[in-house]
Amino acid sequence: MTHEPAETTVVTFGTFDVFHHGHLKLLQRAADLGNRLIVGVSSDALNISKKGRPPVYSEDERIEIISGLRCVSGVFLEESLAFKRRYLLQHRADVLVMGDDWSGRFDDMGDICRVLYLPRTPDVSTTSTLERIRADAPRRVALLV
Ligand code: C2G
Repeated sequence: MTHEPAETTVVTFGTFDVFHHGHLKLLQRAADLGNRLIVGVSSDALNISKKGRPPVYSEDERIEIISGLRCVSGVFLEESLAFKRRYLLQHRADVLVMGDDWSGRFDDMGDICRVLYLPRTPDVSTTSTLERIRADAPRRVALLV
């Protein structure tokens, strides 16, 4: 009797606004844990409710960016944190991966898949990137004229 090798589906979630190398490394490490990586991209409305402001890039733009990555097999829109279980079942997740800023938050999904929290890449975030752009704006504007 022959056995097909088991396929492992990894699912992760995030906003991925102003995409940076911390996001990329998280996605690459998540993809390395299985055969296919499916990414739930947070909707604009979810972001406004979570962070009180809209993302810089719209959900359509962020979905386009994440879909274009070699390590990503599929993308869907994450409309609520409360639907996590539904999304994991829908996409047949074997593993849920989150950055460790979410440590412990989704342990209750452990009855349907493995739950892993990967260490965040230090010293980079969407906020720090926006702050860098703002701090450097006068010099950059001067270079344009
Ligand atoms: N990340 C990372 N290193 C960084 C910054 C981010 O590993 N320096 C990871 C985060 O831990 C997260 C992913 O990249 O796993 C996406 O980060 P965000 O866009 O900040 O995600 P967030 O807004 O926390 O949305 O269902 C949960 C949410 O959708 C997660």
